[in-house]
Amino acid sequence: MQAHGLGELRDGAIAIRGGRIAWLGPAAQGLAQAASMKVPTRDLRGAWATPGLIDCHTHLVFGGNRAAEFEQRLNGASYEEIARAGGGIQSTVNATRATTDEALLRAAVQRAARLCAEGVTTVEIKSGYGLTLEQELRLLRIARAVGGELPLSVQTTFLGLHALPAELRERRGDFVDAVSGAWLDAVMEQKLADAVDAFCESIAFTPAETERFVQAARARGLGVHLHAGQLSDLGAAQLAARHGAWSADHLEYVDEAGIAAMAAAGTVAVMLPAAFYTLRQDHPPPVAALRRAGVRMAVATDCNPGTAPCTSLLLAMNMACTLFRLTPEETLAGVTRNAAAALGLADRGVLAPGLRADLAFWQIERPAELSYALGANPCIGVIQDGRWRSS
Ligand code: DI6
Ligand code: FE
Repeated sequence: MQAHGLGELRDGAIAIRGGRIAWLGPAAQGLAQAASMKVPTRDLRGAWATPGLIDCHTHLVFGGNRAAEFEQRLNGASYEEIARAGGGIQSTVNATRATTDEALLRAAVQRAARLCAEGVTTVEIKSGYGLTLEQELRLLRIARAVGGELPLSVQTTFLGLHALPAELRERRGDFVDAVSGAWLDAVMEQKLADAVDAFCESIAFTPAETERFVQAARARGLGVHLHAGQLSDLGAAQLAARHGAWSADHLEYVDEAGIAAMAAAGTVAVMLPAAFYTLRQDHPPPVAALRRAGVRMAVATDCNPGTAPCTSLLLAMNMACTLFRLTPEETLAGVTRNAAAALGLADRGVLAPGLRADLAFWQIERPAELSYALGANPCIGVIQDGRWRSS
C-alpha cells in the first residue's frame, strides 16, 4: 500500500538477523515463518515503525553554554555583533578548552541521550570548538566515544574552519594552510573523521579559504559538508556542489544557480530551523525552489550552544514544517532517507532487506503526528544494530 509517498505497510512484520533487516512483509506470513523457525517475536501492538532517525548535523561536544549571550540578544545585541566582540564561537572555544575530557563526554552523552529517547539511532557530531590541532583531535575522539556509551552510531566531522582562533587573528593564511595540511593529515592518520565541514560566511571563512580546505579534504578521501548561506550568499552552495559535497547546510541564502548546481551534483540540502528560530531570522530557505529542482532535503537539530541549543529532532521537524513549509512527509524523509544521503551512508535510512536493523517505534495514528506536536515524544522504543531498547 502506498498511501504515503514514503511507502507504507499495514499489519506488517519485520525480521531481523545479524543486525540487518532480513525480511519485511505481511504479519501473518512473518509470524508463521517465525513459529516454524522457533525464533522469538515481539508484538508492537499496532505501533508505527520507521527507520531509526538520523540527526545529520550537530555540534554536540562543547563546554559551558551561552545563556548569557541569549540574554544579550534579548537586550538588543545581534549574533554578529557578539561574535565580532569576541563572544560567540570563541567564548565556547574558551569554555571547551577549560573542560576535562570526562566532563565533555558526560555532557555530550547527556545531549545525545535526549536524541536517542526520540528514536535517533545515528548522529553526526562535528568538532570545531577546539581550534588547535590537539584540541580538535580531542573533540573528535570524544565524539567517537559518545557512540560507545549509547545505542547510537556516530559519524564524526572535522569542522576545521569554524572560527579563526583569537590568537591567530593576524595570520589567517597560516591558519588555513595548517588546517588544510598538517591538521588534516593528523585527523586522517588517527582515523578520527568521516568528513569535513567549514563555516563559509562573512563572519567566518571566505569561499577561497573554504575551497582550499575542501580540496585538501577531498584529495584525502573525506566527505564534505558545508555551512552555506546561513547569514549571506557567498556562493557556498555552488562551491559545495562543485566539490561533490554530501551536503550544504542552512541555505537561507542561496540563489537559483546554487540550487541548480546542488541538484546536478546530488548534494543534499540540510534544513536547520532551530538555528533560524533562535536567531529570529526572517528569510527562510527557498524550499519551493529546492523542491522544484529536485534537491533532496534533510532536517537536523544543529545542536550547538550558540544558535541552536536544541536536543530534540522532533521539534526540529515541527519547525521545518511550520517555519519552512516542508510537508510532514518531507520532514520524515529528511530525518531518515535524505539524512542518510547527507552523511554518505547507503546502509540505512530506509526499511529494506539488507540494510541496518535501526528502527524506531511510535505510538501514533499517522506519521504526520511526528512533526505535528510540540514537546511530545511518542517513541516507545528502538532497535539499534538489531537490538531492542525500550524508552
Ligand atoms: N553555524 C552555526 O549555526 C553554528 N556554527 C556554525 O558554523 C554556530 C556556532 C556557535 O555560535 O557556537
Ligand atoms: Fe552548525
